[in-house]
Amino acid sequence: MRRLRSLELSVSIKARIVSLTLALLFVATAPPIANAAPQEKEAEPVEVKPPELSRARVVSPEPVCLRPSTVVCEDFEKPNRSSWGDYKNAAFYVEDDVAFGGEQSMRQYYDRGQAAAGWLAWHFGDHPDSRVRKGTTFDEIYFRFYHRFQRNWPDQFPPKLARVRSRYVQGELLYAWEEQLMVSARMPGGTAISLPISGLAEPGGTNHQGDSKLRWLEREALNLRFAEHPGEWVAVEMRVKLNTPGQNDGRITYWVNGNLALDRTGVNLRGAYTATTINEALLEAYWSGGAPRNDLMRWFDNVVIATEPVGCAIYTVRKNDLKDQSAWQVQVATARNESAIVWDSGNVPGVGAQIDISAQAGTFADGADRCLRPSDKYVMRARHAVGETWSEWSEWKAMFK
Ligand SMILES: [Ca+2]
Repeated sequence: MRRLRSLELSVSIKARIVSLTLALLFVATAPPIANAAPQEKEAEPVEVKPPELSRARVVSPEPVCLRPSTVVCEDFEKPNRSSWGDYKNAAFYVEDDVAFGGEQSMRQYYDRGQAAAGWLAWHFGDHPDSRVRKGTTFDEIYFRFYHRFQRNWPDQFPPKLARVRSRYVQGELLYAWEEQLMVSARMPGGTAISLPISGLAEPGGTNHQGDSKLRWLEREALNLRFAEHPGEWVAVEMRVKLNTPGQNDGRITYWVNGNLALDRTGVNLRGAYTATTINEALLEAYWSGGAPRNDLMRWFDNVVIATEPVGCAIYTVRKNDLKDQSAWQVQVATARNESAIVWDSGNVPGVGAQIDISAQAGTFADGADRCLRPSDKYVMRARHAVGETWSEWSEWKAMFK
């Protein structure tokens, strides 16, 4: 019986082997039907069309708004104005005709001869009317905003732009606020801004209203070159650092479009005064002497008040999705010279289709302006890949409308 079973087993195994061999032979010799087409297609070179890029848009809300060091972040897109301390709306409104980020900004409208105009102040820290971080003291503040004059602006400028102040209550009258110190950015005309900087401790003359309490530091010229940028948004950042009480170690620094414009060290801004610290930042639009004609407009947008440097707003660009994408790359160049690459993402692996034009997401060329701004000065292009096969670069395209 055992021999018989062994024989049966042997026959069974041999039959299976024959059957398997025949099956393999059939597969090997059978005419390819279902799998033929894809195998032949894969052998062809893959054609990858160049990407299509969107226009650049400001990342909103700005990433800096989420940092703990940011005290106020205002893009004028939200109805919540709880952080606004003092607002004079004399033709100074939130409008939706022109915006740096989002859809809305603050617009000042001037008629011929108009001097009085609007202002908007944020009250924080130890301000008598503090709206943000009430009671906190701020010895150093960074105040960054974007500003734009309309395209056909005349060769005259309203002198007022922005201030950083320390205010306190005089006596028991809440609204009799006094200035302990004031750092101001102004445009006396043409292309320059000078700095009337005042502080109680600094010996000097009286202020422009004859007030001998506020003594003026020496003015300092600062060329913001606004006259060269009508119709462009310009990033202005002010840093005010109070001196250690009794020492001359305060500091005032201005940046324009991310480039250092003024750095004044060794400043005595408050003497030994410590009752209040920096507690107000103000956008202002007063036009001493009056506007030269009707229908003049200026705008402010993307305001950030912080205890650390704010820097430039970041732009993002998108491209169309690509099936089976393995990598992609974006470059920004100057429009007048496309070989002058300003920023390069490098090879970005994966299936992404959106990227920030930032130092974190790519590399700025040495000496390149890191504050890209809406103008016709920049162009961009992109390419993407499937496997190892890259598309051609897209045509150079303007970044902004
Ligand atoms: Ca806005």
